Amino acid sequence: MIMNWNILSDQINRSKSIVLSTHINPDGDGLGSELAMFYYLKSIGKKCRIINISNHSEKYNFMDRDSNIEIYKPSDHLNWIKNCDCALIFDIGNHLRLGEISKILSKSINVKKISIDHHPSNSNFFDINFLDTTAPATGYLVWKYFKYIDLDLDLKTAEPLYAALITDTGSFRYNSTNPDSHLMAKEILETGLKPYNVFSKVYEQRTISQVKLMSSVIDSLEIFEEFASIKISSKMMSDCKAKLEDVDGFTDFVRSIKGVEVSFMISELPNDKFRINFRSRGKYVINDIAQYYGGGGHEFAAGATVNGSSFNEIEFNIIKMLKEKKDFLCQ
Ligand SMILES: [Mn+2]
Repeated sequence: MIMNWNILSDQINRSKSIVLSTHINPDGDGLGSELAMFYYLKSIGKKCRIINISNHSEKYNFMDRDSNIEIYKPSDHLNWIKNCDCALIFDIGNHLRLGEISKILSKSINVKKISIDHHPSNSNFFDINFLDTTAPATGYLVWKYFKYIDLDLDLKTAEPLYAALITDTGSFRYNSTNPDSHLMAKEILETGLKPYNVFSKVYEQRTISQVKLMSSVIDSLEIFEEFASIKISSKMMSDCKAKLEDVDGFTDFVRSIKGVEVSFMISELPNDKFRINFRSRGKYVINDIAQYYGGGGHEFAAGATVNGSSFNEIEFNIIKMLKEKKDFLCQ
């Protein structure tokens, strides 16, 4: 997809202070994209800050080498954000995933709001959208921009870009991995980056809590023909002393079962809420089901948060919707 990157470079050149952010519970792609852009903006002398609405998993700390990522606090950040020239928001999907920061931005008409993203979205919250749903990662779009401006990648900037690329392509497994993903990897490796240094930090940091939680989650597994569900109650979380981030990767794991086309995980959250995560191998689109629950995401990887329901009710309804999809395909 052709992007008018000159609009972004004009806007960056015109801006003195820039705020960078990504979605709540940031992942490797959101963090990697904002950090790579931050290192570049600093290198050209821009005043900029990364302000996220929520904390990220400790495993990503390696790429935030000088602890540049800040977590939003009104007393520290409200005025600074309001007085920025430009906001660069990465991997957001829906602007509401910026939480409080989206409220500040919507009231700050002087701040140019720019989205760089690869999630399907039709929001008019942003002034400018650099949106390519065929991009394997938002970090890939950041890399494309760096190529447009002829930036010589250094190791420090390449590292978060690599983390973004491997997390969103499942380490080059998913079909979203295009030929250019490997070109991006090639250019990253040419900076001297060692792939295993990044891979092991992102994927080989399981905690005992996480492994214990996985064992009780596997006990909750139910298979409905091509569909599989797992459930995590608050009690399971507290029994294993697990944190929210410890559930990362469980839905992918369940999808890997032979014969399973769609997996979903229902996790109990505080205040009578439930989080649902969906993964599909590609036979069934599932982001429409996530949207039905007020969520969203990609065709084959999506999620939603539901208010006041129950494990059984959510599971029953999702299986019903999935079976309707199956019946439709069988017609
Ligand atoms: Mn992404």
